[in-house]
Amino acid sequence: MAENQKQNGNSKRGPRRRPPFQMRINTKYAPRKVADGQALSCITGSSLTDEQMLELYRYLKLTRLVEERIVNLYRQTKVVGGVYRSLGQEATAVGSAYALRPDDFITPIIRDLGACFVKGIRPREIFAQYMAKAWGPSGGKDLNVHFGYMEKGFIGPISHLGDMIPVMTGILLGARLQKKDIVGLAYIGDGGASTGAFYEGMNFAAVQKLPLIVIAEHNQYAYSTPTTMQTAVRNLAEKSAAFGIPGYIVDGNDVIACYEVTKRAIDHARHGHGAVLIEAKTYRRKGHAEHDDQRYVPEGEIEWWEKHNDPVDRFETFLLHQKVATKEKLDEITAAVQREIDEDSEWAESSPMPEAEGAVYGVFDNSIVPPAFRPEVLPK
Ligand SMILES: Cc1ncc(C[n+]2csc(CCOP(=O)(O)OP(=O)(O)O)c2C)c(N)n1
Ligand SMILES: [Mg+2]
Repeated sequence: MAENQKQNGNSKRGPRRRPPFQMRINTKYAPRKVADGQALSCITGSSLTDEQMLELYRYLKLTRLVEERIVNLYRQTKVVGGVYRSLGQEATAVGSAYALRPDDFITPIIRDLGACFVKGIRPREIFAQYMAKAWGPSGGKDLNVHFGYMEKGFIGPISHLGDMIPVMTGILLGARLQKKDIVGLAYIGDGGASTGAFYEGMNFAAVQKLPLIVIAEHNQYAYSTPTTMQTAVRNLAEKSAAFGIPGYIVDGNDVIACYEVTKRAIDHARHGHGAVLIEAKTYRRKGHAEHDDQRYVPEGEIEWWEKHNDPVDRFETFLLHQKVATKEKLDEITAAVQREIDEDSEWAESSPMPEAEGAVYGVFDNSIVPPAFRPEVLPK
């Protein structure tokens, strides 16, 4: 009997169980608590140079101030479509995209304007896109946030929920077949991380060991639904266990931590070790879009984040305390950003609306599929 028990792996204390699955989630860059009366800063010991840090600062300010200008244009009814802000979570997009190589790919979602700037989009192109002008990236043909720029390595979102994860997975599979060593960075919201497409895409990327890095922006709401009402996990990084890939938790309002964790993930992915899921803990200070009055948000919550955990304030505190820059230098950068925005929004406002004929171009390959309106609007 005793022998039998031994053979079956049983002991006197009952059957020996396999140890529970150990989830390995790296929390090295996890959010820190706000200490009484002490302003939050950013992590120290970064590999970034002072010059690069000031560039990051410029991107943060550019994102915030371009969005403010877009709201301004929206209130003047010059914007076609909705306006979706990344207020309070700019550091996630900027810090993560900054770790990429120019030939790497991204798929941004509505809170990732900062990543588009890092990839080389200019404010004038964004203003033109929001006003549906001919000189915007989609030539006025698609909704303001649904635009791409293949030459600059970014894929326009077809949906803001999970669908871009399998799309990026496919791109990376294609790149592997072409023997390119690029990585793909896909952004997803907490709501989007509960969709079927997210799971299918992640699973396929994981099993194929594709160099996919997914940044799950845990900004605590999906439209009006708090995260706790649409997923049972406390940390979105825990979902990495479903795919057998590493998961990281990062302070999404610390631009340096976002850069460092993404850089690590990129090294891992580019060296053939496969996909990585990074959860960025952050907070959406504006509604889903400008039309959303946020009446579902508990009183005082937004104000708390604004006062204690603003990514731009935190980075300013860091730059000043670490003596990377003086207040005058930061003001100089902000003034230059403001000048660029004034110039670019003027350029976009005075640019033309698209010609009606343009609607039939850039949709299908017109050399193969003749435009439906050819006889009427196009020269024969
Ligand atoms: C299939 C589908 N359903 C609904 C929408 C509308 N929609 C766009 S974003 C969004 C909420 C997304 O929330 P989350 O993923 O948390 O991202 P966040 O907006 O917070 O960045 C919804 C419902 C959509 N784009 N596609
Ligand atoms: Mg969300």
